[in-house]
Amino acid sequence: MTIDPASPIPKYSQLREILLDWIEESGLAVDDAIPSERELGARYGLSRMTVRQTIDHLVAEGKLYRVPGKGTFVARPKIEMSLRLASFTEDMRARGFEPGSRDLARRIDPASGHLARLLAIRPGAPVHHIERLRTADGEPMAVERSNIPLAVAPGLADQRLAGRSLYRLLEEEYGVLLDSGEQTIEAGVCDPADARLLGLPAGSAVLLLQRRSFAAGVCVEVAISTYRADRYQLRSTLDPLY
Ligand code: 16G
Repeated sequence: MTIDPASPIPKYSQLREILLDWIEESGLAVDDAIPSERELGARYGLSRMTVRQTIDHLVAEGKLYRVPGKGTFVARPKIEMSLRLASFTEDMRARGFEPGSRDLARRIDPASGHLARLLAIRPGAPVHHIERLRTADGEPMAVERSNIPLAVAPGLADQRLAGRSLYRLLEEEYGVLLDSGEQTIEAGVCDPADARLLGLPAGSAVLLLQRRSFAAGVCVEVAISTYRADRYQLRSTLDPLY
């Protein structure tokens, strides 16, 4: 493919399509280098500025990444976020990653009015607050903050959680089998503390998730999670509107 100077499509967009096609067809693998901006400019008769604009877009989309002084490389495809009531552990295992988890904080807090409403408990009732850094093959993926009423899992504070599945533990120790949930997902900017934990530059884009999970109609968990937007994307099937 070549750049068509007569096309109404801006040249940087034409180059984007050419590069994406070329990456797919040339069999370039993740972490392989793409030609330098100078080479691409010469190959397609484009200014360095236009080539840079295209590469900037592809980097922002997460298709390429740059290493200063080394070049530009093919990025890993993003993980498709599960839209099912899956535990992190199950979800990662199903994708062939080794799930991991590091405890960041564990407390029993009195429920604020807001949290009490979400959990459908009385304000001030004790709630386990569990903050964990979730990893896949050792790489930080998300910070998860789970809130579980004490009444649901009384001895949970004494249970070791590192490297274990919270959902599995709820099932095995407390007979709590999650059977439904609801979730919101929105774009956000990572706060500095979470950015450090996730190994992201300050101010990076993230996906903010709020999940309520239920067992037999009772709300068992309100989880507020920060997922890396450079590693996750959403995919859903679309049904007709009517
Ligand atoms: C998921 C849930 C989280 C839950 C965790 C349990 C989201 C946003 N979060 O990651 O609410 O606490 O699974 O995972 O989906 P675990 O059983 O591996 O500990």
